[in-house]
Amino acid sequence: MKFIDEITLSVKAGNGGDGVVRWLQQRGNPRGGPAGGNGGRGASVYARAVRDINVLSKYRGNNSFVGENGGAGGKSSQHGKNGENLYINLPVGSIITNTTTGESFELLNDGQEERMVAGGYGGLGNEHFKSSINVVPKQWTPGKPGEEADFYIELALIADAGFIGLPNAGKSSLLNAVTQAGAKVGGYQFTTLDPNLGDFYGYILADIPGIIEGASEGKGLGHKFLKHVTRTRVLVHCISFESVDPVADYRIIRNELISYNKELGDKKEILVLTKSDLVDENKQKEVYKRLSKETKDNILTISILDDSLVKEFSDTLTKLLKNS
Ligand SMILES: Nc1nc2c(ncn2[C@@H]2O[C@H](COP(=O)(O)OP(=O)(O)OP(=O)(O)O)[C@@H](O)[C@H]2O)c(=O)[nH]1
Ligand SMILES: [Mg+2]
Repeated sequence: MKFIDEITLSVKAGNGGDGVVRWLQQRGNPRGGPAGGNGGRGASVYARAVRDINVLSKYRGNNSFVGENGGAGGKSSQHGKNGENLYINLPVGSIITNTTTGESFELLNDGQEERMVAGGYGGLGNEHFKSSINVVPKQWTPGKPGEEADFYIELALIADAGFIGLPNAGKSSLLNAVTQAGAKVGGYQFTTLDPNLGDFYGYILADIPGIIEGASEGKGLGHKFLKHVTRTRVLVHCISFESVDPVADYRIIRNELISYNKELGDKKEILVLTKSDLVDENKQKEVYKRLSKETKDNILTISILDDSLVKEFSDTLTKLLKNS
């Protein structure tokens, strides 16, 4: 499941500082020798990967970045101050293309840093030109300009976890309980027609339309999206306690997954029994026991009305995403 976003940033690195002409100040000898320092290096600008899919929206109104210039050289051979490098936070999954050179790179890992434009080198002070044949050098050179370019950033996200299950199982409600997705929820089948995406501590969760028996052969809506969950790392399989036969529900979905693509059957899965507030404890225990015989995966009980159960789900999902 892909979620595309794009933006263009204009980026300029800092210019190098100029070299200067200075002389050693000695009593009685105002021109004691060349002592003009070199200019400092201009700041380079880097892209830094962060787990935050919303960070691009912050650059909508302000898409221009300029690195600090290097300082000019000083007297007494002092080197100019280097500009402090600038880091632009961009989401993991960004593909970054320099529109001038056509070069592109991708941010794959949290914390990864890549240089976008290099800062200019500082110029040379007159001391640099001192030699036996040039004892009173008046030469100096200006700092080099920092590189400058426009970058086209495209974010192509692949969901980390996919919520699957029969229609009305409570998938969208669960997504809403752990993210700000604000997905539409309804007490009827096929409330969800297009996938909903949620940002879960930087991981992308995707809630897809309900899957029904025969989905792998093209029935219902979920089949269109089975294709996309093949690329997620974790499946969150939702089964409602309201169901007459939760074990049958479980088998229907597992069957559809495996018929569609065998690899889907091997994915890490959390089995979530939803709407536990609607049944008593005995029923919960009975369903849990029967399902434990079907799977070795985690089985959790959830009610979106119970904060501690939502937290338990959230912790389990985080652990699974971190370790896969
Ligand atoms: N009592 C109770 N009702 C719930 C709970 N979770 C979901 N529901 C209700 O179950 C119904 C279906 O919820 P949805 O989240 O829309 O289910 P879905 O699986 O996304 O459904 P589709 O998009 O149609 O596949 C809604 O009326 C929800 O309010 C729960 O924990 N407790
Ligand atoms: Mg839904």
